[in-house]
Amino acid sequence: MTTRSEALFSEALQVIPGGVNSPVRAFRSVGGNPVFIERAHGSHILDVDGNSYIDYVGSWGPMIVGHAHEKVLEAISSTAANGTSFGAPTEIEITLAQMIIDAVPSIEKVRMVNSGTEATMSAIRLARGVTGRDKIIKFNGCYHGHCDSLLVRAGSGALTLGVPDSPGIPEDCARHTLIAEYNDLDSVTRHFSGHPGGIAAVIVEPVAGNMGVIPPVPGFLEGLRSLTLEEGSLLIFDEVMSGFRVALGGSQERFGIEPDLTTLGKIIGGGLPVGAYGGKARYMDWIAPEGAVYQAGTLSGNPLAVAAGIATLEILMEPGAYDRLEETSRALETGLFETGRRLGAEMTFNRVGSMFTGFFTPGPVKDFAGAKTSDTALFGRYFHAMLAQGVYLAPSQFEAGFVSLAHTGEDIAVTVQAHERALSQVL
Ligand code: KE4
Repeated sequence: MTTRSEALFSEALQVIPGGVNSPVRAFRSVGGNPVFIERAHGSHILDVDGNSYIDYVGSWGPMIVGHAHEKVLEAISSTAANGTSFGAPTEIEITLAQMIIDAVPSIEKVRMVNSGTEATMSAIRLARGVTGRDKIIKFNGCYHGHCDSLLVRAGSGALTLGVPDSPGIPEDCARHTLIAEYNDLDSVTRHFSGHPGGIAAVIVEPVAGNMGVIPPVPGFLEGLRSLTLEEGSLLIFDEVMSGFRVALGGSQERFGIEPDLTTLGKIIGGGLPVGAYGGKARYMDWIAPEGAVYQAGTLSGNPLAVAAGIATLEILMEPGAYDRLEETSRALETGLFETGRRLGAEMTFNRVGSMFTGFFTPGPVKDFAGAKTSDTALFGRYFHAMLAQGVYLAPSQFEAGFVSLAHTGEDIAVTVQAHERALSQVL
């Protein structure tokens, strides 16, 4: 029963485009109308009709320690008691910067911003400023937020909405963005051959999460690293999703590859609006006011998001945190995979740490084309069958699911049982 959600959605449609403040929330690719959330705690969310769900969206990644964690709430409320924003430097911004620098191998200096989009937009500008070059390479199916240079054949919402790029982006801008294929180094080499000395940067999700989860094949990230070094281009790891997710130091720790610039978001704000970009000091010192590459933000490094981020990272830095995430995530994958195989479901599971996607395709899924072979209509029916049983998955085949420290063995067992019933209904 979702009576109140239905009523609220009708109201929302009158005043907000599509009734939502971000497209993927509208359930467009799975059909039906979104449920409105009233509150959340730990691994569960509660909708306005009183329905409880085990949550695998986690606000699209930030809620890795679970919803409404007491330490995060305490950090926010005690900080807010002293004021919410000053537009002036504060001590805790140094604390968070140092935590990020200590955790992420390639970062020597970091600038806080207010979203992942701002982080990637700024990193691209920095790379263009440092190299004096205009062109960038991104990958089909990867999503880096909605700045003009990067909303070109994006993944995530744009992929879900079937709009590979967007009206409103000048051709003069889009033409500087070259599209390569994920896990295909030859497609990158061809762009470098076609634009010698013209490519400022390669930006990549080192673990793709916006066409569903797709891990880098062995040699892919290493190849990007050596190609960009040879060509004098910067390598940007967009770790907005994978940062502090697949390891404390993100993909670059997990796979041992150091980019020139890294973008972050989501987890480092503990659920409040945040983004960051960082890298070697020789690059970051090009950023105003130290250098000439301009970037600014009224609420950048605001006390509440910084306090929530510090509290979240402190929990993640506790011994065994990532071992527990891996253990829970592996149990989920095993349960879902074995149940699917027993019922004859043609599914492919991709997982890196506590981010995962179950694709409704025999697979393997190693790139955008592979992801697109998924049966999205079947996924839509499966999504709703799971929702009806109290399991809240990402409302799109082309998104990642997330396990948190708050997910329990009981949650996994309930999810696997729901998975079995859902498959029995939809296959
Ligand atoms: P934001 O501007 O949404 O904070 O971050 C953009 C972004 C950048 N880079 C990566 C790798 C990302 O995954 C994202 C945003 N992720 C999506 C989920 N696939 C956000 C959800 C949404 O758009 O509502």
